[in-house]
Amino acid sequence: LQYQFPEDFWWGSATSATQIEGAANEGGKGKNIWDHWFEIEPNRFFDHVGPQETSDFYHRYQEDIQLMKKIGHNTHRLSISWSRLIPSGRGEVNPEAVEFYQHVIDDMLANDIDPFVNLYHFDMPIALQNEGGWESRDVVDAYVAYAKEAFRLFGNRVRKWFTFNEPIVPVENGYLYDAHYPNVVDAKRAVQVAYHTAIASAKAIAAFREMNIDQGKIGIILNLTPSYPRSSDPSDLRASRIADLFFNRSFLDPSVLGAYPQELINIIRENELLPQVQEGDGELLRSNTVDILGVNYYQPRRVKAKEYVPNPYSPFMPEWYFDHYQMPGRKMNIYRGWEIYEKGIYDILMNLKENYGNIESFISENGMGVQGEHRFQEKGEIQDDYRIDFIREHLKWVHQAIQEGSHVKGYHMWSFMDNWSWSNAYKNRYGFVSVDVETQERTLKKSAHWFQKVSEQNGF
Ligand code: BGP
Repeated sequence: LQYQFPEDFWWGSATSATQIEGAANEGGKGKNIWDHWFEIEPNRFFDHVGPQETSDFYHRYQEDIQLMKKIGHNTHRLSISWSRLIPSGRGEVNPEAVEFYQHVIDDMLANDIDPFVNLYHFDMPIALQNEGGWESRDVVDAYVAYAKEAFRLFGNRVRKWFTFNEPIVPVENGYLYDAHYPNVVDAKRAVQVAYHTAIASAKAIAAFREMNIDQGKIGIILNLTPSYPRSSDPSDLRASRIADLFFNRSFLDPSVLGAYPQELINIIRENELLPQVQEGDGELLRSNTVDILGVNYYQPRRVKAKEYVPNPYSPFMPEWYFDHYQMPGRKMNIYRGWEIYEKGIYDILMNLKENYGNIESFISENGMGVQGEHRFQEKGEIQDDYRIDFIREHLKWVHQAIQEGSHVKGYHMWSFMDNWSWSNAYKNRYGFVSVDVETQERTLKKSAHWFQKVSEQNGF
């Protein structure tokens, strides 16, 4: 093999509760912001498809776990739906949910798949969103109570826990760029939401350690987008440094180093956006950094110096400090409209090695969304050679990082199966397993067979 990976490398994939479970009104589940948003504004969702059924993992998990096993997974990351476990967000635990997650976890373990469990993947219970969601410190406490409940219920079997998936995304999309509920544009509220999320994560980590969960590790999953400047001109470099502060270091630094970068604090202060804090918060962040970091990587961010001075009367946006830049000749995933830049994954891992204590990490999402993927169907199977290329080229860079001493322990593809995605519903397909939305029939794609071999051989 030309690319041999270390022994015990984690080969698997990721999913999230809202995107795959379906059964949104079953099994005693409460409503989350997605159920609610679809109810009041179905037009916002591609093809008017909401999170009600999705890929029906709730009823078909046994079949799906068999497929995971078949394609060689030794690990898989899923999320718990907060509003399924605790329907009103706080208080009463739903026994049907306990039973469901217990079965899923046990079934994975019985098939030698180590379940990695994430507690929050964009899915705030609506009852708590109505109290202000992450803007409210009481909601932080409700989250910590939920986390403790999950540790208590499943901590004897789950060895890898994650407090959040991509915590910057609800901040950006919910409070700046109009794509998640409550879809407002208000930087001050965005900063408060980001801050409370970081506090919630630190508090859950503190609780986890107090509960002394047997052999378990706890971390966070961040979507890191290397921020590349157009040129080495100081104004472009500054633009890229500031974009990096907003979109990467805003969570990376508190999570791994236990403190916010001073330059970010200065920018937030200059713009009168400082959040409300409580005494002891600084110490809380400092002493509750993560054991392990999940890295989601899809595409880089390319920026250049701002061309025009922003209108000072317009609401604050991070883009006051930089413009996006489309590098000529860049490689594109034309089926999703995202740039493909494989070396970015290596740059992230080297940055973690050099500036973040070479923290233990793994690639927790990387993958290729394809609109209209059924057109690649041939001989009863999706011939997704483009996805094989995509994964292979990224893995080569992961391998390179390992050669150079990176502490990266695994690779999880997004996603195990085609699933419902936020406002895009079923537009972009990501799975190793294709799902017929009408019949819920599952079929392996060509990439699944390829990945099975890679995991079995531990390389390619
Ligand atoms: C990540 C999310 C996933 C998934 C993926 C693909 O940001 O963690 O939940 O949706 O992106 O993105 P999309 O479905 O928008 O193409």
